[in-house]
Amino acid sequence: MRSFTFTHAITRKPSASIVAGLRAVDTGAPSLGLMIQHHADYIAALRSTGATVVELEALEAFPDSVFVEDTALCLPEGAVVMRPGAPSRLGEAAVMAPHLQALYKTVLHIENPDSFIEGGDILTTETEILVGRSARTNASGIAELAARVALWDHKVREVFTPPGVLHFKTDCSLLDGETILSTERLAASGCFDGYRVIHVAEGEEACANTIRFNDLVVMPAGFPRTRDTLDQAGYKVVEIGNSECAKLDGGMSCLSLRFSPS
Ligand code: CIR
Repeated sequence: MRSFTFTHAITRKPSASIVAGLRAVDTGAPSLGLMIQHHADYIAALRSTGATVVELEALEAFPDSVFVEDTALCLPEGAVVMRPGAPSRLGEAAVMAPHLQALYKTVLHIENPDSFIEGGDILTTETEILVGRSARTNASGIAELAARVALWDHKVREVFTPPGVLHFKTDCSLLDGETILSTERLAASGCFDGYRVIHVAEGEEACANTIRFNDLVVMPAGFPRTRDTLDQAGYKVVEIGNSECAKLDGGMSCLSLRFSPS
């Protein structure tokens, strides 16, 4: 239960500089106004579960800073501040550190200048921490994370983010203690053997990035077949507009750090 029950989340308001955010393919400028509305709906959904949700001020200097997930890994015992692999995002991690220090007794850091790792590549399940090697996360970053979390007896398993996919969690999400929502292309790699896997519907790959947050599965709006599958499987689904973050390759997980400090 520790992998999907949370007392806290940290979010950051989108900034006007979001129009300069990173994206694999340019599908047009995101609307800041609409993104702010979607962001407010997202925060309301998290708060509806009883969690405390911190809303940090927008950071104009960092266009992608609304995607706070990439700056840290939050575990019950402590947090580990990342070293994002995107040069324009590296500075976001240091800005997040004091906010984690305010809520946690122990905050560790990825320090080696050769290490790169982003939170979007990390899926924490009930039994292990899967980390996808990607264009943003390298072997040194994964090894350094494994050494840090070994202090708290957490085990890291290195896996691979599919080529051309931004982050490991772009293609998967934790639904409960034993169930993963995944695209077919990621699950085909065998990385979820031993878990129960629910596949997103064909053509709805863009909704694989959802979050289980307490009793809710928070998913992007506009993917009716996958939503129906999750409804029928007994999950309490809430849909949030994601049209603007999607233009920047962002989904539900990237908008928050979720944790229960012990
Ligand atoms: C980036 O390319 O870094 C941002 N535009 C999107 C980050 C999404 N983060 C995430 O899924 N954890």
